[in-house]
Amino acid sequence: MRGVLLWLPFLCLVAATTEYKLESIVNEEYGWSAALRLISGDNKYGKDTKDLRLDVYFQTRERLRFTITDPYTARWQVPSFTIADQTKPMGPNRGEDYQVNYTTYPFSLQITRRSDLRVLFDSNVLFGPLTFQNQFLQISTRLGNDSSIFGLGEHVTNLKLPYNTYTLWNRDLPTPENTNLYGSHPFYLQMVDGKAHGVFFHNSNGMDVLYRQESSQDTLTFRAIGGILDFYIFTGGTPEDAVNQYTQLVGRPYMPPYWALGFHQCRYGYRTVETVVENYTIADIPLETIWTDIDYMDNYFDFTYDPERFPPAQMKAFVDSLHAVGRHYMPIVDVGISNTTGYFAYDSGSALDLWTKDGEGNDFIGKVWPGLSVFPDWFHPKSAQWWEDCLKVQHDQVPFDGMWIDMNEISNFCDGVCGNPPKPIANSVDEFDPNFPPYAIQNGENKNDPLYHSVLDMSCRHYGGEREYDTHNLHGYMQTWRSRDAMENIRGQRALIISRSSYSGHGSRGGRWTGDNRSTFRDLEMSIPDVLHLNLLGIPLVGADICGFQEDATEQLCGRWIQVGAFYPFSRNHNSLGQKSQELYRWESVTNISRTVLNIRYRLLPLYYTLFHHARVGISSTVARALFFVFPQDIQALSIDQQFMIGNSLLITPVLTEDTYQVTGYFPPMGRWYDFYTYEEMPYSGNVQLDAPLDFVPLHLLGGSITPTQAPNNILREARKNPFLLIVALNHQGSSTGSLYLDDGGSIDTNSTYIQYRCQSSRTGGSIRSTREKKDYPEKALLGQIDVLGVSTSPSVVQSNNQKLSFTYNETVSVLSIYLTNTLVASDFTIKWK
Ligand SMILES: *[C@@H]1O[C@H](CO)[C@@H](O)[C@H](O)[C@H]1NC(C)=O
Ligand SMILES: *[C@@H]1O[C@H](CO)[C@@H](O)[C@H](O)[C@H]1NC(C)=O
Ligand SMILES: *[C@@H]1O[C@H](CO)[C@@H](O)[C@H](O)[C@H]1NC(C)=O
Ligand SMILES: *[C@@H]1O[C@H](CO)[C@@H](O)[C@H](O)[C@H]1NC(C)=O
Ligand SMILES: *[C@@H]1O[C@H](CO)[C@@H](O)[C@H](O)[C@H]1NC(C)=O
Ligand SMILES: *[C@@H]1O[C@H](CO)[C@@H](O)[C@H](O)[C@H]1NC(C)=O
Ligand SMILES: *[C@@H]1O[C@H](CO)[C@@H](O)[C@H](O)[C@H]1NC(C)=O
Ligand SMILES: CC(=O)N[C@H]1CO[C@H](CO)[C@@H](O)[C@@H]1O
Repeated sequence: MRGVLLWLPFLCLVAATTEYKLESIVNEEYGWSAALRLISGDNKYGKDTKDLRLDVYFQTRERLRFTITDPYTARWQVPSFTIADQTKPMGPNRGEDYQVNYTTYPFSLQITRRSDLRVLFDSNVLFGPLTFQNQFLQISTRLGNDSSIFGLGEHVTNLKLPYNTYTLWNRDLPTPENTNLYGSHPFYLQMVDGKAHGVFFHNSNGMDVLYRQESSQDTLTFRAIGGILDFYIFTGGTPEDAVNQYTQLVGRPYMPPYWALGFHQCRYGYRTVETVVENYTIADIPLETIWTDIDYMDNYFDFTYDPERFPPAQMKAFVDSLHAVGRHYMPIVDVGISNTTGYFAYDSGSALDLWTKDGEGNDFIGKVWPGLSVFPDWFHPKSAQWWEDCLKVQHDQVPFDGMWIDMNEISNFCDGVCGNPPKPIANSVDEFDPNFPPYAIQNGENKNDPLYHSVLDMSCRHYGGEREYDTHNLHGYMQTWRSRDAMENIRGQRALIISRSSYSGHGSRGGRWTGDNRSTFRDLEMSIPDVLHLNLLGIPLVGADICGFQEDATEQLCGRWIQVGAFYPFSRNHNSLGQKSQELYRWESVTNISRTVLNIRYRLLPLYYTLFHHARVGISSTVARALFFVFPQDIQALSIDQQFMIGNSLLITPVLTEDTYQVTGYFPPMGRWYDFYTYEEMPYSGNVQLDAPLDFVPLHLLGGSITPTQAPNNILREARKNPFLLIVALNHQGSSTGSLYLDDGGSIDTNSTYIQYRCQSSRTGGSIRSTREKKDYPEKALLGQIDVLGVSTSPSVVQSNNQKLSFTYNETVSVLSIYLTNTLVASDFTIKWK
């Protein structure tokens, strides 16, 4: 029986709604504060808190924060390390683009954007009133009618969220739809009349977010089972502005090494990785990195190698040979440490006493791949160094390049302690019970799994006394942070860290893959909203397992999937144990398709890398971008999640169903679109049916963008020496802009340069100008060619500094191609034609 049923007698007592009255406003340096006094309560999930304190912080011009707390009792608050922007609030009347209003009784709060008087947050919702009970906090906001909201991850669902209850509680589940999953990201973006704003609930406890429609009003109700009410409202602007304001707060996405953007091959069940790499080479398909799943380990013990199947000396020789040609190696590292005396990781961690404790203060023992295991406590001040020391032992044997961290929800094969699941401890609704809180969030596929299901016992404690109940959702984030620090210390280079579990701000620490999906067309289809959704949650480095993890991939599915997966920001083929092999060279048709699309990916990597730079510095945040991010005014674009864009440049319109050879894509009429392959301008816009035979994925360039590309090579170290080609796609006004970020691709503190391009063209002529940020950047690669799409008449002369340049003009497609010799890509130039 589920614990919560025990509380049914209390649930039946429900009557009155909860009401607070606002009293005694005090002006503060950061804004103002007020007391909230309970007028009536329902005591439904515990005693209503009589006195609350409201604090309103005028943080920046675009960001307001408010908190509602119990001023007399200390409560859990998400640690400040999840907040990247620690600058002091600017205080009121500093040009903020919001105003704060309230009603005194019953208390409610309204936050309005000053520039257009749009209401961004309004807690006046009758059926979701402010409630503050020890294990149940509730607050709601009105969204207006016919609302469009995005985020509240992680769930597999449409990008534009349907009415539903979104539960946030990190879980290891094979990606069922509409269920809480590996990550918790209580941020949403709302689109109203073409403008975006954002709301972040900074809370790490389990929660339900109810998105509903009541009397033609859409509302969101947040129900958290702990912590405090801590909200950040971002006034937004464009969708990118809203996401940027969020990542400024929780951490800008990190800059991955360049090689992380190459193609990765992985599977559970590899015996000989050498032949896999060889077969990729023979098939002439790009392969940057080979991965191994848990089977490389000795009995699944972290930091070890199976002496028979993956003898460390042999693995070292293999990895050295990969490095010699410029390839890389990624091993999986799990969280659980077998509690076996004599195992160095266990012994050293035990000596430091850094395992997560159970409710009685003993080491908590769960069960994962290596059997009975303890779990490092990332709150322990010595855990970071211990983790690095263990990884150093592993790295000294085989010099791997990054880490794939898994099972970090924390996943557990048992419900708490094996054979001894938690039992209710509370005798009344007012007694704190970590495993059986009076309000049960809708955990798992059945929506009623207890909190401890397949994870730790919620009575577990961390260093300093922190409860697993409160910190559970932070685990993957913290492990990613520790792992990247450790790897960067060990290698002295930027590291690739791909994690399964995450929390808000994760993108500043590492990347994600979307977890254990299946080899089905439905999974392929849903991978697009999933990748877009994590991008708008500030994690641009993300991709789904190409060809699918569980079940057998068919030739056709694998071919279609690589046509999508080649464009995920993180592109990896991964397969489960016992499934039919699905490397890209397994089928001749897939080999051909993969060569084509991965070569396109590799051409475009200067664009991807530049977009990661933009995300890091806040020029923009997403790499894979929903169509509505580029066309926020376009109502139809809001619902598009079967196509996606890379930056503002490339639109991918893939086939996502079996035996389908045509696909209908949406091309916002405001845009000017060009076929990526032929450069032909698209004669139609709106919903357009396109041919898409099995070996073809429709790709289009958006007018207005200048896309930096570089000739490919199966190994990126070599590709990076190749000449660049700029694709200048003119918009309806005859102009376009773009940029290119360059650095050495791997150093932590690196010299770099940033080049901006501007093009303007009319019937009588045109020009392209490049301006560099750093003049002394020693980049040697050349700019070989510039293709300008949409030039209506052939010029008679093209020149740069009075020097004539050779060019061709293709009348059929109105493309001007300019050929350059000895022009460094990192240079300033102005090219003119007439
Ligand atoms: C809301 O508050 C602003 C000041 O922040 C004030 O100027 C405005 O009149 C208020 N609006 C309402 C409807 O109370
Ligand atoms: C939505 O709100 C607008 C403005 O308040 C109103 O004109 C419209 O009728 C509403 N639509 C529905 C379906 O309630
Ligand atoms: C590599 O290719 C050979 C020849 O096609 C094939 O027999 C072998 O099974 C492949 N090995 C792996 C590990 O893919
Ligand atoms: C590991 O945990 C199990 C289960 O709690 C226990 O029986 C065993 O003694 C532990 N091993 C060590 C070395 O502590
Ligand atoms: C793959 O490409 C090769 C070379 O272009 C071609 O000869 C072959 O017919 C293609 N195979 C398939 C199955 O498409
Ligand atoms: C012009 O472009 C079209 C479409 O890409 C192509 O088929 C044709 O060969 C090009 N013509 C010349 C002269 O390059
Ligand atoms: C950056 O470039 C400058 C000048 O070229 C050089 O002195 C410096 O060592 C470089 N720094 C790094 C981290 O590469
Ligand atoms: C059906 C399903 O949940 N499939 C998931 C598998 O693929 C990615 C994750 O790897 C998800 O986005 C899919 O939805």
